[in-house]
Amino acid sequence: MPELFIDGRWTAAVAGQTREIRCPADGAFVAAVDEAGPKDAAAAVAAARDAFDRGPWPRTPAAERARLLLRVADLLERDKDALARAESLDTGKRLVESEYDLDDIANCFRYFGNLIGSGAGDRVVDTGQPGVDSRVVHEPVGVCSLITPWNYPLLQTAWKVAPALAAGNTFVLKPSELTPHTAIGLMHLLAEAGLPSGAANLVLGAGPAVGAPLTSDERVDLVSFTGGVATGRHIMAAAAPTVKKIALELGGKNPNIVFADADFDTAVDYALTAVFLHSGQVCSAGARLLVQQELHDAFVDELAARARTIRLGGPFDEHARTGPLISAAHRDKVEAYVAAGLDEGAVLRVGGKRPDDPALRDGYYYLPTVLDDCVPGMSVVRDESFGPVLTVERFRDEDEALALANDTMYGLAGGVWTQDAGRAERIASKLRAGTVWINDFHPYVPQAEWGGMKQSGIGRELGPAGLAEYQESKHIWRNTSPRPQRWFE
Ligand code: TXE
Repeated sequence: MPELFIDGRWTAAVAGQTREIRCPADGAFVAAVDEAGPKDAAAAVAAARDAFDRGPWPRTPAAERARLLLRVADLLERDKDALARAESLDTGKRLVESEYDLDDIANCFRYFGNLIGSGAGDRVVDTGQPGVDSRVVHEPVGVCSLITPWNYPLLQTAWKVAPALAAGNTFVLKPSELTPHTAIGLMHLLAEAGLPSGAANLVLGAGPAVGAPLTSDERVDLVSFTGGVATGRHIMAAAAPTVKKIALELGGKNPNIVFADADFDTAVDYALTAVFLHSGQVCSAGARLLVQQELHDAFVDELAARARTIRLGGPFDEHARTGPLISAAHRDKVEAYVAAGLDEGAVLRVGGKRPDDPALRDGYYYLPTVLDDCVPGMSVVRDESFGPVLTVERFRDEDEALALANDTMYGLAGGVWTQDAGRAERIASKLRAGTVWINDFHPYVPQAEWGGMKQSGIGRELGPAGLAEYQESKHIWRNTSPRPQRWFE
């Protein structure tokens, strides 16, 4: 069966090309999928445009849109095992982590279904003028291009597709060329749930050939993108000539601040998951550890000792605790950052190389790595390496901790560990980041907004603001008893 989904039909790429998908854990062949080009992208946009301008979805009552989203959530749960398996084969991620993601994905559809079903947002405005009926209503933005990356493929897709559909938009989805399978699965479920033809379209393929046209086509009203900051800048520029609405989530270089009064065992434990979860391929990874001077030696000794024991393995290895990087090219990039850090004076405490285990030879593994004695300005501290690489910096007091934490072009997330509630609140209010965790790291819920300050992006996903990204507000003013104004008399 062909894998592009355009105007309600499964179709092959016009140029007849395919791409091989291989599992990053061992290089095993997963499948060959259709590789779209600009013509397929244009056809998908045309279908989405027509479905928006003439099709039923944007005119479907909110209660019915809500019902469809809730139905999709049920179908995701029904197919959880198959989808989790597909996600793990594409990404190399542990199966259990893909299963957690699937739960979150179903919850995301449920959250936006319930939100739109509640009629949230529309409001009557008191103008203070008799005889005027004034209200603000919400309408869909139009045709949305949704472009997603490879680290949490279906989760990041759900954060866009669920609110886009809830608001009544039509869309073209382009997942990462490395991880297409769960996007294909989702299209099947949307069709099964009864979404009208053309409302959801899927093109698969490379960023420049298929993603780029989706960001410049004048028939597209909104682009929502999650990925790297360099691509985000291209997308902003491509969207500018036609002044599209844009929402960008561009990753982070997130500080994890540990004060000497933190609970030692808990803070060490979370510092490990903050950075090494999914081998660091997490936009909110706590990749910059800032430790108070007096705690530094004991903390980093313990951290390095525990990092050394983290077991790597493929999706179905029950003993593994984290998996491979997504590709050989990505591992090369991570290695280059570690080499640059060592050149610039960082001290290697653990890792810093590929594993010796011959069983892991065919996957893109890299050992959990701790670089101590780091300072601001090192490229490994400044840039998002997006791998299992922790940099450690020391601070003396609260002011220095904050200065280091905010010394980044990014502003996605950050964590602080302390038993001093006042200090925790002061840090939370001064950290320039979209999410702050106090004595925790990583959790999120669909009810709360997610997104970045500074160059981590524009706009928010999840929460009421995550729905608002996909809506236009319209003020309707009705004068119920118009009379001549005689302004010019
Ligand atoms: O991302 P890209 P890459 C960061 C991370 C990583 C770096 C590069 O630091 O090392 O980005 O990763 C599509 N027009 N993040 O190269 O290129 C592409 O096909 C339109 C952080 O994999 O940003 C894919 O679907 N689309 C991040 C998507 O953009 C284009 C998650 C993301 O790929 C395009 C992933 C173009 N010109 C990487 N070029 C996070 N925020 O979580 C590419 N694409």
